[in-house]
Amino acid sequence: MKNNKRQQTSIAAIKKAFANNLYHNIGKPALTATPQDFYTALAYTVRSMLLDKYIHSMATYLKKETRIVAYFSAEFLEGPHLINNMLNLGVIDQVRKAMEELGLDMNKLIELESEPGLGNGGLGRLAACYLDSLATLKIPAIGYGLRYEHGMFEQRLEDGWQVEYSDNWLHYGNPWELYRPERTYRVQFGGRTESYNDPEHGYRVRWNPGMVVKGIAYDTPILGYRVNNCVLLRLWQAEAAQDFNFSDFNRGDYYGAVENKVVAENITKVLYPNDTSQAGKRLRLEQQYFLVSCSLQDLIHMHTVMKGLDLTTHHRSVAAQLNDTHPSLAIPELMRLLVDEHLLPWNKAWEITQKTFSYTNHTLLPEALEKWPIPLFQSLLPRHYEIICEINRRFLDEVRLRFPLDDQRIANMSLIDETGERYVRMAGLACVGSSHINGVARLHTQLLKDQVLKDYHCLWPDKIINITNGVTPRRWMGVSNPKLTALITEAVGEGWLNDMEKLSDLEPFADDASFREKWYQIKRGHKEQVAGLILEHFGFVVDPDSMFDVQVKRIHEYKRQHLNILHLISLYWRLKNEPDFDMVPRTFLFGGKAAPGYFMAKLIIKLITSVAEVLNTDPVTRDKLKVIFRPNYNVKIGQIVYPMADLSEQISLAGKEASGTGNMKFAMNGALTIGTLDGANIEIREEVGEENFFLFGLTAPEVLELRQSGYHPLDIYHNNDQLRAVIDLIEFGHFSHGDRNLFKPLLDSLKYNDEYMLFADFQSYIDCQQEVDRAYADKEEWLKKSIRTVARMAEFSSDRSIREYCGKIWQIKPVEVLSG
Ligand code: 26Q
Repeated sequence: MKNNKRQQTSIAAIKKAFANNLYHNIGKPALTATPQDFYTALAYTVRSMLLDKYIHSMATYLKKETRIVAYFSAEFLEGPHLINNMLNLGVIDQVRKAMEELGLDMNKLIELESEPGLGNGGLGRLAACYLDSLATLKIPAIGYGLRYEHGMFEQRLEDGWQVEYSDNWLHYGNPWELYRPERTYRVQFGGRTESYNDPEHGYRVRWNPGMVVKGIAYDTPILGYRVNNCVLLRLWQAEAAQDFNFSDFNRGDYYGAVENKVVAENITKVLYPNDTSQAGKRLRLEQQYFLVSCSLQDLIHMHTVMKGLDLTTHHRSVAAQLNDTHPSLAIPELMRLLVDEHLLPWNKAWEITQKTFSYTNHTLLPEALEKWPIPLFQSLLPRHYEIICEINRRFLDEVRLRFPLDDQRIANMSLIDETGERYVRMAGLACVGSSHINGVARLHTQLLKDQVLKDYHCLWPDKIINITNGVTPRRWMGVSNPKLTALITEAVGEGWLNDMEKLSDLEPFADDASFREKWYQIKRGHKEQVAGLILEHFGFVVDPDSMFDVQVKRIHEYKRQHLNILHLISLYWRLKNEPDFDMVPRTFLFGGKAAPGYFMAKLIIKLITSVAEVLNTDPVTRDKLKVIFRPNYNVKIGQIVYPMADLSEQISLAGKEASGTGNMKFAMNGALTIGTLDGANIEIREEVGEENFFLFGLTAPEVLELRQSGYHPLDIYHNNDQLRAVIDLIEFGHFSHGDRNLFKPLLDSLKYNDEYMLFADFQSYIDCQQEVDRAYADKEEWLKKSIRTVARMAEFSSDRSIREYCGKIWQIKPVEVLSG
């Protein structure tokens, strides 16, 4: 294998492989190749270097005794593969030189990769970070997801409003995936069930579906960092079981003949761009079922056919993790496959099922808890409805035994919501069918135990555990910030990118003035580069010496981008009205998408862009304040943004953000955080030290208390001059060309309801920002804080998270992959 030409990583070998790929795979000589062709040729060249590792990994993972993680997720937000694979292979320098010698700029080619944006935000990106860590830690794993033809929409601004355009990430083809038509499964929908008597197995049910769709596998190898291990990302694409109907065709009904094909292929057409409230749409339920049915059939095929094992030991082959409730239909689907298709007894099947699954919860927001109207559910999945009813009957018997005569508890815990219109409750289903339930940060897990899943916690006190999220330092430091990575390596030596504890050796360098200067220059370089991009795209100058104050994440009221805006308007107001007021110049940067149907979030974007328009051109303030909304925030842009940030805004109302992961990415790149005691902020602050974290706002218990005792935002408005000045400025049309109606819905919701308590946290936030201002003015002290922050981020590597999943839930140990 070592002599395999494709794997050679010398500059000469890379050049040769590149030329070969261009000619033989793309079919062009260099003379007529487009930049995109060059990118694709390079992608094939790098892919060749990892395929051998991939093939050996798969062979190793399919050994009889190997247990494998199956990560079920409706979203995998991978971001670009090329640069990440080069980093993990350790070939960036050679590739750069090889391209140089061919007269090509590697960085320009890297930029041409279109973003595989198959996720909304945190949850999808977490799945991608976890695959990276699974591979790096040598844990056998498959990520199961959907190959959406159109991923997350492209966001553009028109007149300051968000407008959505469809994403077409597959337009130029996808060199990273391997088409696997031999991995095809049939998925059924609709129709009816009928019972029959099996002479050997007794009462059984048969499902006669109304429609059948095929699921076809597309495999993407995910290579670990400097190891031979790859994990597999297997995404399913829906296709019609039959391309067209001949009898319709022969009757001359040409549209009818292809209708089935259109309906079937719609299933993986597009990613739903909502990350909170669920719409209850039939197509979304079809997607969820399609994902789990293909994946489970695939796992059963591997266990029984490829490994030749008995189904009753299926749970020893697989530890399946449910990434939120989106794939929780896996529970009734595995029951159906075991009981109806493989004729196992119910009790045995239930034991296998419970031992197979675990469930990660990612939200506390009540509107995000999935539930499906029974008529819809039953018409699409009649057999699964029956199975859920049977699971529920047995489960509620267990509850009754423990808590006799407690009807309220029974009603709360039932998998069927019968308080009004009837629904299937997916979180309940996921809890009942899993061996473990986990939250994603300490506070979040505590709130699950105390509130959302209180009754389940009461019944099974050991079932809910915490595993705080993490992010991969390979992508979020190594790929996105190579200069900082090199400087850290200079200081602490090699090997810290997959052993973040080594970063603690960085701490003493905080006291080294020449090291601080280098640290500063790297940040400054990123800021200059971004200032250049802003000049190019927006046409105005920002000062790279100003403080870069950044909030990038999905736009949502609970994340409170508008609190950030209230602060910056207060600065504007003071600059205009207080002759003695002075401040460090700041550049405010925002990025994030609003769910297309979420009016208030879209209005927040309009507010940001409207404020920007006024501030950036006001001669009195424009040297001190700049505001930019960067459209179409995604993984690629994240990689540019985290390294240039000075200040990271993590300002959700306490108790609302399950964890947050952007908070970790900023801190790993040396930004300091201003934040509330919410999600993982709490743990980040504990790790980096309170002196290196700007804390403000109510705590989660204080939020609860205030709500119970009666919260009156209007009183705060009347009693706080600064807040009133800011709100009135918006209200009187200062940022809307005199239009007093534009922002009225937003202002009214704050004044008369303020669900997310911006007014309650306003003064505390303003005061804290003043502290930030003072701290930033002391450059050397700020740099010390920045260095110490990075040195203390080991806890937030996804490697730590994955080790915890392995130890606490999956019971899986690393497996060496030889050769490669
Ligand atoms: C559900 C049903 C129908 C349509 C869409 C959805 C849907 C899709 C995506 C619901 C939620 C999501 C995504 C949620 C998400 O990203 N949650 C975030 O997860 C991160 C990783 O754990 C946390 O850090 C964030 O705090 C949490 O908001």
